[in-house]
Amino acid sequence: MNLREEFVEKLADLEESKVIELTKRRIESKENPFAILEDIRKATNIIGKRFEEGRYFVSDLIMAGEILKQVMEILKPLLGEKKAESKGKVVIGSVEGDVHDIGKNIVIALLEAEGFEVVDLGVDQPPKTFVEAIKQHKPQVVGLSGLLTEAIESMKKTIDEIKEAGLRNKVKIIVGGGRTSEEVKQYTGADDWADDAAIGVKKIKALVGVS
Ligand code: B12
Repeated sequence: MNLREEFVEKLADLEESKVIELTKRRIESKENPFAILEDIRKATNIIGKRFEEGRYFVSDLIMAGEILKQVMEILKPLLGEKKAESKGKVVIGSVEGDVHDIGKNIVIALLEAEGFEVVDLGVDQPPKTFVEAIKQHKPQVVGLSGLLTEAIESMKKTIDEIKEAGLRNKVKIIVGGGRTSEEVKQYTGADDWADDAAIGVKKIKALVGVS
């Protein structure tokens, strides 16, 4: 088994200290951090599957979250330094009812490394928080994050309220997370979607017209 396969296996098995050790080893061997992000995705899909099959419980998801946070602490500085120049402003948050934030935080790290100014609203945020943040911060882009199927409804509700507040033509909106798709983009009324942070950042750059 190579290092990548071992990393995926140990993360899926929730072997905390082994995962941290393997992360450090992969970094020492100068591996591209994006390969580690890709493997996190593979492992979390296995974890999710085990949860659906009743082999893992909520306590295991919590454990997975704890391990992923530590891995991200190690990876974050390698994804790029926060830049002083500003390519634009992005307001981002996890929508109402959804507390998943590891993916959102990766998107933030990548956006900051690209020179975007990011306002992080946190998790489980109702539509009115996004509406107020648009008024206050005047971002070019709003990012709505959510991993639950129910988050799609919250995303739609949020975009509807942004429309009702007369702000829809002032911002571009991107929905992101594992359940998003072209269909979800259309259903919610967003301008774009992404289920991957690197692709999401590319799409955000395209939305504001920077390269
Ligand atoms: C860890 C985890 C948790 C942790 C989260 C900790 C945290 N601080 O985030 C905790 C324990 C809190 C949790 C709770 C629950 N979870 Co959970 N969780 C997971 C798990 C295993 C990993 C998620 C993760 O961090 N992945 C790693 C990151 C890097 O990937 P990501 O989040 O997808 O993000 C990437 C992209 O989506 C994208 N992205 C994300 N946001 C955005 C935003 C924008 C703007 C853009 C452009 C891109 C983008 O970029 C990221 C990087 O590439 C997933 C399994 C899975 N397959 O995802 C289940 C999963 C998401 N959880 C699930 C469930 C059911 C729950 C609970 C309901 C369980 C329960 N019965 O209590 C609760 C719900 C809590 C709530 N109200 O939100 C289900 C959702 C099923 C569904 N279809 O609705 C999943 C899919 C597991 C499963 N297969 O059943 N969970």
